[in-house]
Amino acid sequence: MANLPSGCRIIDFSTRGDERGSLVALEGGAEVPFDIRRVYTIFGTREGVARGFHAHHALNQLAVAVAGSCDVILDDGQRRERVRLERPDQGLTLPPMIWHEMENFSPDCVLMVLAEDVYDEADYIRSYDDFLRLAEEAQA
Ligand code: T46
Repeated sequence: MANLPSGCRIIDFSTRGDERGSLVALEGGAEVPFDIRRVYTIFGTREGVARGFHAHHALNQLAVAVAGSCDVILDDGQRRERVRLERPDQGLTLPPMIWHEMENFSPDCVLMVLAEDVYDEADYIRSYDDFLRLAEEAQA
């Protein structure tokens, strides 16, 4: 796995399997490193579509491809890394101040995102120039 930008990491979840199949349980404060206040899913993404193109000021999130696959590009203002999500037993943390883009969605991709807080448009940084300026200020 590539050396991910600061604060981003892949978490491997335990799978409880038996002769019936597999089960993954995600609890806030345990497998998920924050309390969960919101869950949303991205699915039915059209071919060639890319999403995201923002960072969050304060929000912590965890993304899991519960079906299919997609790529997530992570950018901390200095480095960009691409991560492929393709396993329901693996999550990618999306901490604050990481510019992220999602692309290469398979037609069957269901990307589930667990979020630490409710939806708040004011927490989004949707201009890459603003993001770079804020990231630079935070590192100064
Ligand atoms: C993120 C990446 C991984 C809501 O009303 N409530 C919600 O909880 C969310 C997530 C979105 N929305 C509305 C806002 C927009 O009108 O749904 C519409 C699509 O959202 P957006 O264009 O922000 O979707 P993405 O895929 O670019 O980004 C989403 C999340 O918004 C974002 O927080 O980190 O997935």
